[in-house]
Amino acid sequence: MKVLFITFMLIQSVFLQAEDGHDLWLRAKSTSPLNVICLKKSPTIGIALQELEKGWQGKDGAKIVLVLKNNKEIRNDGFKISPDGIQANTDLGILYGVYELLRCQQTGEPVEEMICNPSYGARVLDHWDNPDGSIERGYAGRSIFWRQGENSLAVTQNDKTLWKEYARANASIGINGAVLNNVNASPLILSKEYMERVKVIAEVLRPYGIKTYLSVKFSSPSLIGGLKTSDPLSADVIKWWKDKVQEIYSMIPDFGGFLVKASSEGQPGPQDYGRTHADGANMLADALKPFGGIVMWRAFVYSPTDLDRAKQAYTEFMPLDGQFRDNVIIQVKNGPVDFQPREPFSPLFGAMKKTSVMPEFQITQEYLGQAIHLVFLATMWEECLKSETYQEGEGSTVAHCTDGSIYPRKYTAIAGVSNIGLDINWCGHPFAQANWYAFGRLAWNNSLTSEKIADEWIKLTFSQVPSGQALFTLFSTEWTEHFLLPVRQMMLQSRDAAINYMMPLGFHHLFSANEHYGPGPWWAPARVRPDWTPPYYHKADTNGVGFDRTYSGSDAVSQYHEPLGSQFNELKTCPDRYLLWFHHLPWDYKMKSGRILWDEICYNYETGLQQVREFQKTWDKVEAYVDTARFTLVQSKLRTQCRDAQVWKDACLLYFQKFSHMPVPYDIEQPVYDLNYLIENDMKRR
Ligand code: GCV
Repeated sequence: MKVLFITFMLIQSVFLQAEDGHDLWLRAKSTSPLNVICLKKSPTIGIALQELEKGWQGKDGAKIVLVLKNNKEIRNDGFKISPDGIQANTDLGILYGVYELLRCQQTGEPVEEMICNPSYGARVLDHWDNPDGSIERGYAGRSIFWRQGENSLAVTQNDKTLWKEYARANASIGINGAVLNNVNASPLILSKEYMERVKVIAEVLRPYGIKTYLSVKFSSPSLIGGLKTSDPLSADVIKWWKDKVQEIYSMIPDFGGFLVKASSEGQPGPQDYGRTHADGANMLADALKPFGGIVMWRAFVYSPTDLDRAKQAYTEFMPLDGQFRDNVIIQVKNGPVDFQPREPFSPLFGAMKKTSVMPEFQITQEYLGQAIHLVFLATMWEECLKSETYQEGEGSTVAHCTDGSIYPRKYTAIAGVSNIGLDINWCGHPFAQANWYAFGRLAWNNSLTSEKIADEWIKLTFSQVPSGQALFTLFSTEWTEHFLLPVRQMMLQSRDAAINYMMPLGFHHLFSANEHYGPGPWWAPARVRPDWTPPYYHKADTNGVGFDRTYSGSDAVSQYHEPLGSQFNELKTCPDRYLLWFHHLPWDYKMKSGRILWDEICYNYETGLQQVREFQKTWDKVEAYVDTARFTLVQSKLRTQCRDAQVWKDACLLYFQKFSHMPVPYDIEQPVYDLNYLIENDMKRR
């Protein structure tokens, strides 16, 4: 292994400057000139050169050679780093190699000679942005792509600057696709006026290797095409889509394809015409095929039937395995319900053996404290990617079942629902930037650990531009011990903490109403369908609590490959973290810890609250290492998170106590709120 010139940052000392967070993890400024040799010229190579100049932290006057060369070991836009520079098959590979080299320099890591290939072909951000500029489940301001009002479609220089910054941030972490609009799609997006804007966005994103995709409404042919039907088998409909696709490619030659939410949560779909998901997806895939486009068809489907919601996607999609074109990828949320703080992985992963399947993660924290709670999601995605499906024996993890290594596929992909908006720091919470970063890094390399990702992100985000009087030395033992390690620890524990104070032991969907922020285990208005209310999921009564998904219950366990199905089914082997997901148990059920279930629930909520209090202390202690603007913002958000954790704990314990009729163990803090007060206040907000 050869090692390049990396120790430079180790000796830099810093002066803290106020920061608004807009520069994300791309804050390093070059401290020395270098000599780059590259024979190729293109917009993408031009960016690579600029980035080297802007961010170089290596030796003064070092020589770096960028070479485009056909190397069979390098796949797609992968690259090889060596002491001589970067080698790749594509311009984009060179750019990715440059970002990797700079990341190593800026985080003080040695650059080892190695080949880096991406885990997935398409690494896509899904924006749930509406044409009026609002964002479904967006918590960081309005859309960067769309806005309301007169001249809303006129492109300004500010728009272009922002889109370019956005593209750069994505490219720096390997993201290569963006779906520009909400999956609950407006048909308007395919109109001439909107397409003109899409074309300009695509032009700005292109040099950074970001392909543009659109979410489409399945009934577009009837809604904007003047047809009587949107039946996927109708000749007129087929022609309409073919013409539309041709028009799109005439404007955007490298257009990525469509994302479709069909026959789901009220969205139209092929089933409205007595057709299947395969009929619908294949019709669009055929239109896109001549241009190399793909269809990402979502498996997020469920309806208010008697069938357990957690079983519905599998039940509907498994019979269709083998019927999809090779440019259709079924997009599956990490868990079988809906981005809950913790779910077992969706049983569709690995089960659809003849179909491309892509994971969909949610970066925006719809169910995890939105832009207020500090929750680092890499641990959740790592847990999902590394879950054993056993579909092809040991080692058939979700990651390997989806990245083409077990089932070779023409197209592989992964998507993350974006958390960005017009807020100056893009994500609302400074630490929410880490989730955008983590998604990109895992999409590029699905075997990275959360620890490594957190480490990188902290170093890139909180190292300071050196100037003026030295306060401390970056990456010194002092900085590492007093800043990096405690902050990293906090990030790594943060998702577990959120699970503990919101929904421990397999609880899920305990949210009040549709805003999915605060607790509402009681929330079940008659007008709302049962599978949108918490009692459907917790099933608390005087006999016990939890959703019985065992063989004798809803039988969801049978959707998992053996030995997993029986492991989840048996109380002895079902992990505590999924206990109430799969089992309905008496309040005095004896846990592995020796405690009864009710006590265990209480201790978990208490632990979550105490963890957030510890986070506050951790953050207060690192004040000297962070600029005031970001320090105080995080501090105030942690304060709110702590109050919320208290509300979660009290609401859930006091509500469930009405059924358990047991005391909260006396050695933990008793609730400070009154249940009626919490319910009344919750109702007032509805
Ligand atoms: C875009 C959940 C969210 C919806 C979202 C939906 C989906 O139900 O609450 O806002 O709609 O998932 O993923 O399609």
